[in-house]
Amino acid sequence: MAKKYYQPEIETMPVEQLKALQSERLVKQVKHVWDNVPYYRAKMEKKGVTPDDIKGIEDLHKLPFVTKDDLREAYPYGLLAAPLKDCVRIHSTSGTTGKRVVAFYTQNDIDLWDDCCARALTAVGAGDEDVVHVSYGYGLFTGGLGLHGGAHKAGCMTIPVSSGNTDRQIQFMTDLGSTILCCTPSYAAYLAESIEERGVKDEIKLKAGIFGAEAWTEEMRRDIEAKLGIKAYDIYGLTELSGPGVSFECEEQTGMHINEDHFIAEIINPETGEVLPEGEKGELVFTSITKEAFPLLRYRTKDLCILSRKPCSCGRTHIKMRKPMGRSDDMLIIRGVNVFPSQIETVLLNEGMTPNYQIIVDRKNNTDTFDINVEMSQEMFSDNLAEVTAKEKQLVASLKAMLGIQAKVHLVAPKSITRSEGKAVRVIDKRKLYD
Ligand code: DLL
Repeated sequence: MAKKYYQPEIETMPVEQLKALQSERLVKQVKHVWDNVPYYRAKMEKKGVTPDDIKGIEDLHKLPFVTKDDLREAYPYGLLAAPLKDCVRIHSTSGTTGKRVVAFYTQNDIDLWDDCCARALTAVGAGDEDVVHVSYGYGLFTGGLGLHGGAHKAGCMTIPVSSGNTDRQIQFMTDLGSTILCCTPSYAAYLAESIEERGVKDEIKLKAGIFGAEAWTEEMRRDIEAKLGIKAYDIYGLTELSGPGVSFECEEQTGMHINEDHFIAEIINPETGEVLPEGEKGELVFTSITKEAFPLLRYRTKDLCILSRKPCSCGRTHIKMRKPMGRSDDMLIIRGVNVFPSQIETVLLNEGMTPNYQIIVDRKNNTDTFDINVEMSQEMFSDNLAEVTAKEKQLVASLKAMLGIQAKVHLVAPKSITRSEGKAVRVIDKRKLYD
């Protein structure tokens, strides 16, 4: 009998009981932070809050927010809540938007993180008969080692192939019969394209993929599912909170269950900090409640999202978050209009284009310029020029209808846009050079 790693006693716990568990853990986590992290204690004192004020989740709003700036200010050891001798690992963000953030883990932190990732794998059907192909990068990035630990815990055969070397990826996939693929959605799209080109689709045994670490649309999901012949599931997380597995999708594919026995989620108005009711869109804020080395209270993620506690057909009771539509700092303001790259992806894929595109924003004569390079498929590339020009016009019109502003669309030759092996670089905003 195939074995699966599933924790129904936690994952389907009645909501009232779950909230009582969160309250109990929150009280302990706040005390842990107060006792061990002077930086936090100072922040709480400044807001006039002590651990005695936090009796349960109803008091969460009394705590101050923590932001990435706090993490940078306290770099590297300022938020460490456990003795260094008890820590066994660090991970770190890429630091593309400033100084790196380093997160610390005790062995217990790693065990709980592995649990979260094992739950994610189990939710997509993984068990001890599966071969999990981990193409997320290993190293400081959390994707590789996170899913790796989860796959071990779920009893799966794990291929720690890491990112890059697409030929080798496909070779292992066919030779070893990988059944579950873990990587970024943009790399999954690239792998799908490469498998098609090599004509080896029939030799691939994949049945599911766990894709995350960057925003991706429902259209992208459908594209990957069709090209690889699999079910594509979303997974979310961030280094500061452990890594992947903060939330994950079940077979319903309608949002990601947050591992609420480890994290409390709130949605706030990003401008005022006011907590918004369930169902409203705003910034996701997380509080860890079981961490030893690097606990975070009310951490502002900048990810824009909606929460829903609508009952799920899978039986899990943990609250779901919608696909984040991007980070508030991913949002482009072009000629005064708010534009999310995910909106552009939706239009392009609905129009039958490839998922290979790049957005270039610049400023000329004090006006923003807005160009989108989109790769043609091989068939389209062989079409006559008139057809290509007509398609460009059609894309400009559809984008205008979605965004409210005019973009210049350039259909470019197949393979002319660099593929990504990790998180895709979709936007080049040259205006930043002048600011
Ligand atoms: O990206 C952790 C991860 C690895 C998640 C593998 C899923 C799979 P960071 O590099 O710290 O950690 O980046 C965290 O990536 O705040 C979001 O903006 C974005 N992100 C992560 N997952 C998703 C997702 C990892 N499923 C930041 N959808 C987060 C949209 C995501 N955005």
